[in-house]
Amino acid sequence: MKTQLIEKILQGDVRAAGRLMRDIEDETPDAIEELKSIYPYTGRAHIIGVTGPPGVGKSTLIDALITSFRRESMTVGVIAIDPTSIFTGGALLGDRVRMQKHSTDQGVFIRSLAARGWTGGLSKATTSMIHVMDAMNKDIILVETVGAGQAEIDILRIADTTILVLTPGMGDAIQMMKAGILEGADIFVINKADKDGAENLKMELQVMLEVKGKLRGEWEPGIILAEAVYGKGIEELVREILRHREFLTSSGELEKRRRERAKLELTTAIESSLKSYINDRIDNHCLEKLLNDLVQKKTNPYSAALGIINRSIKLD
Ligand SMILES: Nc1nc2c(ncn2[C@@H]2O[C@H](COP(=O)(O)OP(=O)(O)OP(=O)(O)O)[C@@H](O)[C@H]2O)c(=O)[nH]1
Ligand SMILES: [Mg+2]
Repeated sequence: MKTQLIEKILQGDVRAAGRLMRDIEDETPDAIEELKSIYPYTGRAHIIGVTGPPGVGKSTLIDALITSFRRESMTVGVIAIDPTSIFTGGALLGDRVRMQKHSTDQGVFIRSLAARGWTGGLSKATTSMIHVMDAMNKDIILVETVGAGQAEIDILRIADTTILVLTPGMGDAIQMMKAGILEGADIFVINKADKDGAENLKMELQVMLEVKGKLRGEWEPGIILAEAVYGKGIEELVREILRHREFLTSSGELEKRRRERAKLELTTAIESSLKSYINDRIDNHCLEKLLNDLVQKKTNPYSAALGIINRSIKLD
């Protein structure tokens, strides 16, 4: 059943979408019901992941991309995921200020998501946020993640097109990056090309991609030099994004990626449903006894867990 809130979200209402996003962040039971209702209206937007080490200019690049997409009359959603705010508390504000010139544009919707404390992992929360923006009928959804740790690998599974942003002088850093992101990225941007060493980095990347066979595969990732802060290289990047989108559709790769994503969402949903199902049925008395047995080594956590699961299922 479509509630009033869902109707409003489908019409692109910013306040309604904001409310659902808050419910998602707070992981309220309502959020699940509402996500169920909007699911049929998702799957239309092109999802672009923008990742890379801290400070390379991801937000500045996204800001410039918004301007370009809007010029083509495309509507844009932005989700800035911010693991660094745990330490600084200020990065979110920085992004907001940077993208503020779009804040009065009805065709642009920007939201930040703090990456801390998510029981279902980053991908679950991000995917839910993407669904909301998708249902709002945004043509393009840009997701900014700082390329550090697991989040940068997760983005590959969430996005249709992943852009890895680097800056000159990063040759050594590349050697240390997780192999997955270099292999998985669809487009490389060398931002801050106004600084020395951009061409060098481009050559290093080319060699690396050749070694990995990426330049002989079906999709050859472009390497684009950009100066986001001066708007340089942005048109080329937009063309490359659209070229990738065309490739995804014509090669059948889009279908494949979306199936993989559906699988990821399904397994995540199974895990969290099972977890709350079991938690709801755990008998405290029984739990105390099991804990005693564990401490006294009369049983082990693996057998005890299976016992709890079996007992919960038999109860129904
Ligand atoms: N010289 C130069 N500076 C740039 C360029 N693009 C962005 N910057 C500057 O780099 C700094 C960081 O830019 P951001 O867009 O915040 O970078 P970010 O990757 O989003 O940073 P985090 O979200 O903190 O990881 C800012 O001071 C920008 O003005 C560029 O092309 N050339
Ligand atoms: Mg940023």
